[in-house]
Amino acid sequence: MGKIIFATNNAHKLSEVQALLGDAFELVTLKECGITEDIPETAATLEGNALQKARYVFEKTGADCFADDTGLEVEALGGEPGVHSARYATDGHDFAANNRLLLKNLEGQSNRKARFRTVIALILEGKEYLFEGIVEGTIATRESGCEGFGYDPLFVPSGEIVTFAQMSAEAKNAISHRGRAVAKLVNFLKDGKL
Ligand code: ITT
Repeated sequence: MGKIIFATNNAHKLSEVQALLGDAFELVTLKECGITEDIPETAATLEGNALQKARYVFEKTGADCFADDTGLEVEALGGEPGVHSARYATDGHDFAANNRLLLKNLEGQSNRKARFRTVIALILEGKEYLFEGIVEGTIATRESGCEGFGYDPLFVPSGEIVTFAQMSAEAKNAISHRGRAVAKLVNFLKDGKL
């Protein structure tokens, strides 16, 4: 079984990705490699932030690692919150405040199209690779469900009538932005590269 560091401090993401990887790869957490500080995410794009996080861990450990950065891109808001998704309403990761602000900014708006986009940056034997996953959908007019995290209670994926927060973890993972990006990562890793 290959070992690989997942550079995240988000416990929800860790369990989603571990479930997606199955037992093909063993995820090593930041804590397990002694990285307890917040990793800077100061780039202007998801790609930049994912690479910044992966490079930070690679420079500290020299080990194979990957990081993801995800943004919710809302059409009527010109792609916002996008790269600012974690700190949309406040400086912290306040999911409830972010969701309230999103609903307020879309008040009276009939175009509710949005998409989640995940970029994974992998550093394998010192070489960098990027993988992208996208899920299209719409922003509901109120929150529903309590599964998942972040904007899940407001996001209705295309072809569904419920939000991500009303779906089981397996159902979300099967169609989600992160699920799709991780599937590409896994295919690449399983291709005899790790
Ligand atoms: P790390 O940087 O430590 O990995 P993070 O919480 O900062 O964790 P991201 O920058 O990738 O994660 O994500 C930005 C925000 O986007 C996150 O705080 C959530 O509000 C939202 N988000 C990410 N993935 C999501 C998902 O699958 N469902 C709902 N919201 C999500």
